[in-house]
Amino acid sequence: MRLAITRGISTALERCELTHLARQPIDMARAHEQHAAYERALAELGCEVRRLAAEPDLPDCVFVEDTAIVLDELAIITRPGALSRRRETGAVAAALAPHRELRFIQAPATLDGGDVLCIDRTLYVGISRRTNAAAIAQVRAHVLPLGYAVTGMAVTGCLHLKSAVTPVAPGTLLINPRWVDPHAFEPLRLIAVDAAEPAAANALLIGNTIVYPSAHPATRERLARHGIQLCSIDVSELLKGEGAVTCCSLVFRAPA
Ligand code: CIR
Repeated sequence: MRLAITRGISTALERCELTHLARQPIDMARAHEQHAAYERALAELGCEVRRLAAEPDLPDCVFVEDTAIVLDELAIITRPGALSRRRETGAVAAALAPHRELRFIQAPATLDGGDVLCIDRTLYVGISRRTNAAAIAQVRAHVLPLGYAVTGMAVTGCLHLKSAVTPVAPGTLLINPRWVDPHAFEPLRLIAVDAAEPAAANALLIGNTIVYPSAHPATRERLARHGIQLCSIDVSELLKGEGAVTCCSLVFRAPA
């Protein structure tokens, strides 16, 4: 069974953290509709969706990806880089505990799950405003005994590593080569985003299909030409909160 943990939208979403974007009004009714459509897309792709309750005091709690890294063998509960997000982890740890042995990132390390890209047995970890070198060392200590390699990656111009690069098919990555060094991923096949759509590299791969924002039509066209199967969704209101499609779920396999 494939589980997808999501979290409801906080009534305080309009006070969410923003780093590279200017604040714009968020249409909350639309945000709720888009989030529900996102969850339906996950369900249609075979996920059992478990939505955690939103918290009025946690503006960014819908962006649940940042609170944990879920591997087959264990889950690492993060220590989010933004102070306002630190308390998001408790509910997620409780939801993951029945499914995985838990490990915890400890101070002074900070880590956002959006900075962790797992490809086969390699964890690429973005060094960003949210994730520091101490976190990479802690992640490495947790996963090296399990046979994973951990590679720190410099990220510039965007919030997280997965704003710059995500898998779109086995062995194929969608990338913005201006935000992360593409050579680091050789020999994987790379598809670059359309230059006019710098924020288009975030796709959520489930099985053979990507859940992909309708906001990036030129890159979507390019992906389709490469034979990538897409489920296109409108997440305009979540994009205003500097989120995208990977960040609204934690998807993993669990025994039925
Ligand atoms: C933040 O700045 O933390 C949120 N407003 C957006 C987090 C998006 N997370 C992600 O893409 N993994």
